[in-house]
Amino acid sequence: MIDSVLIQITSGSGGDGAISGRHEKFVPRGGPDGGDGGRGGNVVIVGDHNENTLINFRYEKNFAAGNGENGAKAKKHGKNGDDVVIRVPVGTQILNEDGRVIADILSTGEEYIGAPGGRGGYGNVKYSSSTSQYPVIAQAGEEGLKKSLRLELKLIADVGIIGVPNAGKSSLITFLTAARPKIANYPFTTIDPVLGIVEHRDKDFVMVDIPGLIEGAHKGVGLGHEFLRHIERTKVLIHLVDGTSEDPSGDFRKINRELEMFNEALIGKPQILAINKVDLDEVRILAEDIRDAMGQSGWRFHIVSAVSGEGIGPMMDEVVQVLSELPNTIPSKLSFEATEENIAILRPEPKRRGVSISHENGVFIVQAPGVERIAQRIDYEDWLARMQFYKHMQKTGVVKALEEAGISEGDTVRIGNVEWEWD
Ligand SMILES: Nc1nc2c(ncn2[C@@H]2O[C@H](COP(=O)(O)OP(=O)(O)OP(=O)(O)O)[C@@H](O)[C@H]2O)c(=O)[nH]1
Ligand SMILES: [Mg+2]
Repeated sequence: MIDSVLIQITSGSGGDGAISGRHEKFVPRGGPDGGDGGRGGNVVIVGDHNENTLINFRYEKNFAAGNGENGAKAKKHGKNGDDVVIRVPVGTQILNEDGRVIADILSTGEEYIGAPGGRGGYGNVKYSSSTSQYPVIAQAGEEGLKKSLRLELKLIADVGIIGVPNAGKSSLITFLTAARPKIANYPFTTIDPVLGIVEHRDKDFVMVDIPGLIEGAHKGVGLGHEFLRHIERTKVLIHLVDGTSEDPSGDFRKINRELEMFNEALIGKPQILAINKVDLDEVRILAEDIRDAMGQSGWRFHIVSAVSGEGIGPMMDEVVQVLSELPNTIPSKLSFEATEENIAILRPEPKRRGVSISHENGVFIVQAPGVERIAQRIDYEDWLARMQFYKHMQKTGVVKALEEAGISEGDTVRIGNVEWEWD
């Protein structure tokens, strides 16, 4: 089961604003006419119930949205870049590079913008004003973002079937649903969780057959982590005990210990305990004793056969009953406790805004994203352009910030990738 993958995404860069038009006065139909650049495409991740695994991402890991086109003369707006849409199964969590969950796709159509496209730059038309009717400045497009994201699938199902290998989990889901996992008389037959829809007494719900768990699963033994992850997002567990096992009650306790050690919340889930294979006499004569050996009262207890169907009806009645008593929400957030820290990271990352000045080796470095994008496009040979740029820096507070930082004539200023002497 491929249920954790790393992908690289890149959103599109915005197109540059155009510098166009006549700048002489008294020219008929003259004036600035450079259009804005188009927006870069977004990388969008969207839930789709037709997807069941993340296997496609094993082969395709890089996703890049289209760049916005540059603006052009005659006020022509550049075309926006194409979005790229990544379809993922419902139940996919999106993690950032340091392993924090940043989004949780819980339904079909639910979208998360993994990387927003860069804004298009303004064309020179936008910089005309009463004092500057012939602007020769414009803005470069904002660059796209590049990042790595981890996708992790945590299936969402109402009921999970757990138990040791060979207990009969796949036989049970086969009996109850249209799912047809492989069934065989050896452990670890099932290696991928299998989903099926159960219809019982006018109710339908999703059931998942989780591959066999063994001692050490919480430490990852036998792919334990992968399987335990899926249990997090179920509401009710059917804990199937192999009646032919040498130590059924020991198996039962072992599995519960693994659940608890992986995530304490798992052991708090309602469990319906079922001793399986009662169609065999060796199990039938022992069933009550096995139940007594389990000790703990309070567990709902059934004796069933996944092959003959004996006892399955009453067990499913109980499942429906327990489900109806639970709130109708997906227990999706169990895996990350709602601490202040976690809540903070679920907020979208802020865009860099405002002006800041730093001082390094005698150079004044201006950080002001919007203004940097104009600096990038200035023709520094053109006195008019420099003049207009200076005015723009005045309006946007850059000049004031530089003065407050103690700049004086002859000092060097750097903004984006350009440097000049302050005068
Ligand atoms: N007699 C009898 N045999 C059963 C019953 N349920 C399952 N079996 C048999 O037990 C063996 C294991 O069944 P599976 O359904 O593959 O068990 P599982 O729990 O899915 O096993 P893993 O996928 O390996 O974890 C198969 O040979 C089944 O035919 C039952 O109720 N009665
Ligand atoms: Mg199986």
